[in-house]
Amino acid sequence: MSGLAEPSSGTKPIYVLNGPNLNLLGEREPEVYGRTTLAQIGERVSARAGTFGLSVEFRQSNSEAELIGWLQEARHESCGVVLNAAGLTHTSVALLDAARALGRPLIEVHLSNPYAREEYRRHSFVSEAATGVICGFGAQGYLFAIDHLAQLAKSPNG
Ligand code: CA2
Repeated sequence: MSGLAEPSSGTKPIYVLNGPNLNLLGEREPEVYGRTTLAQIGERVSARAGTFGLSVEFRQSNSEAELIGWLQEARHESCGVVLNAAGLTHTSVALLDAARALGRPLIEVHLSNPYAREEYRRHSFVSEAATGVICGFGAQGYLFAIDHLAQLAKSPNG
């Protein structure tokens, strides 16, 4: 028998949504965002979720409208969302409105620590609707978020 649990058929997937320019990860600004590509993060996240018997919908878009559509889809189709809204974190009331309507646990993730960077990165619209925020741990932050959502999926009341 394999050591990896098969994704359980009863639980809806975790949506892992990535915002504008994160498709460039690993190619530019490695001193800020590291050398791991988004595809590699996707593989690690799916593998980690698999150990809990969960599956992942891993997506990236440069379009605010598409991200909002995916958050709306996640209201019914996910057991929770991990969101790195990238630059939209700091600008988008529309994304906040969609996040407020989610009705599922929402973990905000950032690779870098926005509080140690420019002043304009210190405010996040997403945080107002987030269950929790993870930042500054690079790609590992996504795995922390999966661990938490998996725990919630197992025992929703903590
Ligand atoms: O640290 C994060 O994960 C951020 O969400 C990344 C955003 C930034 O605007 C946020 O303040 C913090 C930027 C994503 C752009 O990613 C790039 C990756 C490689 C090269 C250029 C941009």
